[in-house]
Amino acid sequence: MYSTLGSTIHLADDARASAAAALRSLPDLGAALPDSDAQPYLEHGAKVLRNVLPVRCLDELAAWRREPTSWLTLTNLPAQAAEVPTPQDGFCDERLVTAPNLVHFGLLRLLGLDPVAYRWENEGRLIRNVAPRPEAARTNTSWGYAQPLDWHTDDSVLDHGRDARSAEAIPHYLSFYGMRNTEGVPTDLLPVDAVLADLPDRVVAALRRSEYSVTAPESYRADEHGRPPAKDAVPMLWTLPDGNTGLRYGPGLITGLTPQARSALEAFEAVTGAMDGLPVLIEAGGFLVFDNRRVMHRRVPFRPAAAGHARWLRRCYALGHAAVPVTDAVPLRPTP
Ligand SMILES: O=C(O)CCC(=O)C(=O)O
Ligand SMILES: [Fe+2]
Repeated sequence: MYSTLGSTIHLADDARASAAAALRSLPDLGAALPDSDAQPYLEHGAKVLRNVLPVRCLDELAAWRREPTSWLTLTNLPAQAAEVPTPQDGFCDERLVTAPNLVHFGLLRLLGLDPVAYRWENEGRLIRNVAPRPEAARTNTSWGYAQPLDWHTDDSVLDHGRDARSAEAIPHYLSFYGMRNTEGVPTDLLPVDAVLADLPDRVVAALRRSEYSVTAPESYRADEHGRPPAKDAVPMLWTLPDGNTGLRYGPGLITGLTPQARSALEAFEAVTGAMDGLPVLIEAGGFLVFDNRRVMHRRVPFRPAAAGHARWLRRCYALGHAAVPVTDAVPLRPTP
């Protein structure tokens, strides 16, 4: 139903094979790992993809960069030549996943997106391994699996304004590269515009008022002052620089500060709770990028495959150039 709002690019088998060969024959990246220095991954990855991807595919990526749709998927991208088991504690040796990193960061560069990490979560690392972690099974985090992750946008506690500092701005985009997904668990997407179309104008107007407080998600840790961030008196909806409507929302994390705000939030939750969205299956060699302000996402609970073989997506947050002040350096390294 919403599939026209996004686009899909499928890489032919011969293009995939040439890309894989080109990635294997790259010069050694030395000691660089995405978190110590993402630059070589962005540059080499983009260079390889520019050399091997069919022109039509590069044109589509360039078109998306000029005018991003709400989401974009690619399938049949090269994988790591050797089998790497799914991490069970949320982290893996990044030296074992050079090819996925080159593809992932290379695509971000081609799409004009800058990777970003936040100091409060994932140990400040750029890549989050979205993979089941038994001790986190029942948490509302991307390491959980026994509970549903209901409709949400990520990092809704961060700043939404157009002059937000990049290290503290709501991530504009979520990007995923699939390592494996034998359980066939999709990432469901729901465009904010579809939700707004089902809400009365007065509710939409109330959601735009700065009458909400927001607390941090379960994945956040305290900062150097000993507390996770929180926001007071912010809107749930606002207008993005391109004129689209942006949303911040996480179940249980938002509170209306006035009776009107509380009733608008209730109406919003009743409508979204009944909506289905579009399931996107990120499989091995798949890539998905979507606008975290224009699209909500969710994941159903699932039973992970055997240890080492369970669903494994690699997620990286990203900021679009247009909305980041040019003078504001985008941190490629986690803030200490
Ligand atoms: O597991 C998924 O498909 C999505 C998890 C999620 O909400 C996230 O990574 O932000
Ligand atoms: Fe999420």
